[in-house]
Amino acid sequence: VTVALQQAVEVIRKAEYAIASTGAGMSVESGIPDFRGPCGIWQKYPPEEYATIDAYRADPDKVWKFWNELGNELGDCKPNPGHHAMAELERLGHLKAVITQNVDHFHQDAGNSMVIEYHGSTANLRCLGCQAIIPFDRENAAPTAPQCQACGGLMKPDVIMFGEMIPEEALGLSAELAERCDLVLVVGTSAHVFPAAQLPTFAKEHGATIIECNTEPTDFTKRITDIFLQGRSGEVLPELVSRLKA
Ligand code: CNA
Repeated sequence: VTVALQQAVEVIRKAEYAIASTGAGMSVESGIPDFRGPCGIWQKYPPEEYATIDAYRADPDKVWKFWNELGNELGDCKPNPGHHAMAELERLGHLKAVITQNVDHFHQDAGNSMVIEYHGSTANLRCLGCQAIIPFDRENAAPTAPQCQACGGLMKPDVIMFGEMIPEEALGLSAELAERCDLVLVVGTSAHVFPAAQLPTFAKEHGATIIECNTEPTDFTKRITDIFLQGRSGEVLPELVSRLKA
């Protein structure tokens, strides 16, 4: 890892337009379980029952309760040293944007200014009728799925469930960034969820170098990764930043 870290430092120094693509692994050290790991949320709450738009429409109150509880758990957690290192990379001028699959808002909380939330955010609610997006007032959250004040439609957490489209703006902007960048820092994602998993491959096809940080090898590692930093993002990223500053 030490050699790989030093290589990564050199590549980051030379890069002119670096972006990051992050997933649930980034927030595991904040106390939020990932979805597919051994203690992942899906082990307990099968996605077909709790994370598809059809499941939400079929039994909104049941699925609302799950997301509400997840949201409350998120509310007790905060960004970890990995998120702070990511913000530091931006401040140092080494990172232009973060494209995240996470819905926890931690990259923004840590100080990154350009964050694309590919899968939406638990910070907002969206109306399935008129598509209005409003901030979610967690303190006063209803125990059952709320209705839109404007049109009476069913509201849902503004996270992208299976069966829903990725927001067009996030899709377009991410594709643009992936095409333009010369380096992608891929952190804590299993490379299983599409279309998010296509971004690093797309960037690679357009000439970008791929640095990957994960506790385990993924589908990316052999296929597109140039430098693999095996370890926890909350340890590896701060180490990377301190070497960059040295
Ligand atoms: P995933 O499929 O759960 O994969 C997580 C990846 O992170 C795995 O490859 C792990 O090996 C790796 N990992 C675990 N711990 C660490 C660590 N400390 N450091 C580095 N890597 C680690 O998650 P993806 O993001 O790939 O899947 C996409 C889903 C999960 C998205 O829709 C997310 O919205 C969703 N999700 C988000 C959160 C969150 O917002 N914090 C939490 C759980 C799931």
